[in-house]
Amino acid sequence: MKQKTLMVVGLLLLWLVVANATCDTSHTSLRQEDLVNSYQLARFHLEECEDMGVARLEPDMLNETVRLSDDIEEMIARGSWSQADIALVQMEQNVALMLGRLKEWDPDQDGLSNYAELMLYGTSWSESDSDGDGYFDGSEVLLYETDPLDHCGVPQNVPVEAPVQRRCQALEKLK
Ligand SMILES: [Ca+2]
Ligand SMILES: [Ca+2]
Repeated sequence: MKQKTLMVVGLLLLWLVVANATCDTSHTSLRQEDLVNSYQLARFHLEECEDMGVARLEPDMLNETVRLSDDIEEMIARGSWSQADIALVQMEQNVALMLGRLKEWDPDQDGLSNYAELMLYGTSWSESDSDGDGYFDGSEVLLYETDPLDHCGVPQNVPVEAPVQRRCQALEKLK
C-alpha cells in the first residue's frame, strides 16, 4: 500500500515537472498577456530610440537589444514564458538606458537633445536650424519662444545665428 502511494506521488511529481517544462504552467494567461503587452511597449520604445539616432550613439547596445527583442519573440511563440520574462527585464533595462543617453545627446549642438527634438518639438536632430530661419532650434525654444518649425516666426531685433536664405517676404529686411 505504502509503495503504491509512493508511486502515485512520484508519477504526480513527474507529471508536474513535464507539464511545467512543456507548457510553462506557472504563467496564467493573464500574466502571459501582460508580458506580451510589456514586450510590445518595449519594442515601441526601442523603435523610438532608433528614430532618435541611437545607432550612432550606442551601436553595440542597440544591436544587443534588437537581438534580445528577436529572441523574446521566439520565446513567446514557443511558449517559453519564464525565459521571455527574464529576457524582457534585460531588454527594458537596455531601452531605459538608451533613452537616458538620448535625453543628453545633442549631436547638432543646437541646445536640444535628440530626445527633446523628436519627442517634444518635432525638430530635426541633425539640422541645428530646422526651419532655416537663421536661429538655432534650442535658441528658438529655450530663449526666444518662437516656433522652431516656422521659417517666418523669428525673434525681434536679434542677430541671426546661422546662415539664412529667406523664404518669407515679410522678413526680407532681416536678411
Ligand atoms: Ca540637437
Ligand atoms: Ca530656426
